[in-house]
Amino acid sequence: MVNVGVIGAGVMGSDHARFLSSNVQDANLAAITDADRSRAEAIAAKVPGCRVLTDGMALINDPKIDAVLIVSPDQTHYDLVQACLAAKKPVLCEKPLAFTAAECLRLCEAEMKLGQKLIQVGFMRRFDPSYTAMKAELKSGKYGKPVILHCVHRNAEVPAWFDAKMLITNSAVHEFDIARWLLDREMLAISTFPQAPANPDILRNRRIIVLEAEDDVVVEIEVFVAAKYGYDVGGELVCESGTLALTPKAQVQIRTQGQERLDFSPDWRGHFADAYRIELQAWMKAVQEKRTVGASAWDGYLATAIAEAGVRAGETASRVKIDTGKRPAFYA
Ligand code: ISE
Repeated sequence: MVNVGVIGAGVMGSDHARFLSSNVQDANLAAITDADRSRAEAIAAKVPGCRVLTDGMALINDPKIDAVLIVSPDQTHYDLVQACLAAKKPVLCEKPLAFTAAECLRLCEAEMKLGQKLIQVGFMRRFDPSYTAMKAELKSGKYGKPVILHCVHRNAEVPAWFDAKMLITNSAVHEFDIARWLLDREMLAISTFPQAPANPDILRNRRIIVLEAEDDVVVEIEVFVAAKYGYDVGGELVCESGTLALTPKAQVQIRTQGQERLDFSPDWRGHFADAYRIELQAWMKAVQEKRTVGASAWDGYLATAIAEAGVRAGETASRVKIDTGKRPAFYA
């Protein structure tokens, strides 16, 4: 059994805690903490033996905790991941790894200095059965090389505090990571549209993003976070001799009164429930085998670097080159 401590008991934190305590083998939800103690207590009350600790640092340094899951607000990630490295504990940190690319790079440097890979970034789509099937088909070589990737990312709605920058750093960032992972190519430049909207307010809820990748592969992303009808993620990979597309992932398909209907999940938690569960299971196995799986700290750095370039592209209405850096041998 791996004794896992969860930092953050918000909506995502409670989902992870539920998975860990019921659906993931070899995991023991041993402790939880949250800035709002009552939220952590509510979760711990349902899990025998789960302790409520005062804060993230206390949890990381608790000798009875073997591995740490960070699901707290984005701006807390950097310090908490650094503390996990200092305590030499495996950590699965929800995206983003840190708020800025510079901070992500410092975490990579700290991990390299330690000489041991401990960081996994929570890009759960890498474990989603549809994306993994798509990648397996691509790798079979039967359809030739990838040429264009179309992505659709729609949220039913977003909170009032969700701004134009978050559209890229919080939502589109998943597409940046999945594009790198699917295509096995780095993204070299980014542009966002519309570049000079008549009403700047629309940038809060919609954007077309174009990424230019290695080997002239183009990635085109629609992000629309006021789709109303539900949460919807699409992807179609055009290859030299065929296309690979994700099928619509509805909760249920209904035929009635001469019509067929797909019922969509209201948000990503339903849509990617399998991906989260499989991700946590893979993490547990990796922790037991003292290795990492999924997105590395370097992948977390590049996702944030692309997002930063995307924000700049939006602000300057221009095509911005992405500094992909040189992948250290440690992350090969
Ligand atoms: C949210 O924070 C997520 O991480 C979801 O996966 C993403 O689809 C959504 O757009 C974000 O707001």
